[in-house]
Amino acid sequence: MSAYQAFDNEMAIEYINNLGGIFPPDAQLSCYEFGDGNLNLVFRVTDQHNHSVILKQALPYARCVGESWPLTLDRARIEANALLRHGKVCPTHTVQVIHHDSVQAVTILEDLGHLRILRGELNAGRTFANLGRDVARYLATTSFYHSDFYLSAVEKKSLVQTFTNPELCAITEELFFDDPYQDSERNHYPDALSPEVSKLHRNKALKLAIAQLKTRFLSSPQALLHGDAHSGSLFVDDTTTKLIDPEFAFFGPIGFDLGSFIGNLLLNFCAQHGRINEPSKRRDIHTYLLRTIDICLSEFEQQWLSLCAQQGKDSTLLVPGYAEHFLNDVFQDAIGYCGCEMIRRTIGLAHVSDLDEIQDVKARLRAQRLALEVGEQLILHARSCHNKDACYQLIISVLQ
Ligand code: SR1
Ligand code: MG
Repeated sequence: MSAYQAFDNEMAIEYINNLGGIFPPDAQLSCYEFGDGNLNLVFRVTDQHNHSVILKQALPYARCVGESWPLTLDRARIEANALLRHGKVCPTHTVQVIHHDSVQAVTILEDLGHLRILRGELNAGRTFANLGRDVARYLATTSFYHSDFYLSAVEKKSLVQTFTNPELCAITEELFFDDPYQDSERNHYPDALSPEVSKLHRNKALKLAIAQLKTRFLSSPQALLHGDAHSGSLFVDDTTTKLIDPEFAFFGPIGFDLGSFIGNLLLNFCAQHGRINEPSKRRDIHTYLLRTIDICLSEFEQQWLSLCAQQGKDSTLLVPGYAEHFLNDVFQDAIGYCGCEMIRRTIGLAHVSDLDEIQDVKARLRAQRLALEVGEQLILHARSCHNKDACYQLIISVLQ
């Protein structure tokens, strides 16, 4: 197979058989496609002993929209290379790459089928004690080792080139920063939310804050980000946390991933008002989500500062107090991006099941309104937070 072809089940098996080395020579393989994400084909290939791998293939268009939205296959190269680099510094929390082929835009990955996707678990009210700590460790480690604090200036600039990801970044630029704050055919929300959406569109202070956040996204190559760290990109169980799907990876502002993750926890917080009727159960999951955010912020700070102290290489960046100053900007950015994620997942193109699958229409609307209000307040007040604790206090205050 020399030119790119989108696979079906048989082709996925043939590809793995021709490749060799993935399964024993006598393996009898079966396969099914189960991708339900926005962009790719995802096959599970299993042998007669129930050993399996995942074969992920990029399509030359966005799956959730169709062939009318062409999309570069190069995202498969970016994703595989980001996984390899993140996996090198944080293997515990990064899905393992077994093979990559940029021509077929195929990556073979370890099968994480024994774990569950975080979003569905949170929607069902299940909790994971290590989640905040683990995600913070992944984000702090992968960002630190791909920042100017650790890399030489030459290596960093070469990596920025390797991970230049214009088409996928353009998706974020448009869906995350542009569409929700203007009329766009890609936005969708119930008519009953129109007054709230119009209010967002008229809010000049909000638009100014969005412009600042977008500028940092466009022109702050601080570290190699995951780029799409939402609850659907996380596999979990009681002891394990793994990040998948960094096809939006690029060198950007470190607070972006932290904000996306926290934004998804807060979207779930809002959604639980419409999901769990029993007050004490709802309080439990709310308490869990806030505690997870608190742990995540604290652990991120601790990890980052200790990596700077032990592994930091650039003498000017290690001037006493500078790492703390830098981190404070990261936290402010994170709060802003968190607010953006909440708004765009409520009224933009790509929604979250946390909100959309609330059965009761009125309860769903209330949860959506809360998500918009919380997102807006976080964006407006992010720059007033002068340390990590103030960020957490802001989150608490806007939820009340
Ligand atoms: C057209 S892609 C829509 C969204 O799905 C991805 O997971 C990203 O979050 C993107 O914004
Ligand atoms: Mg994805």
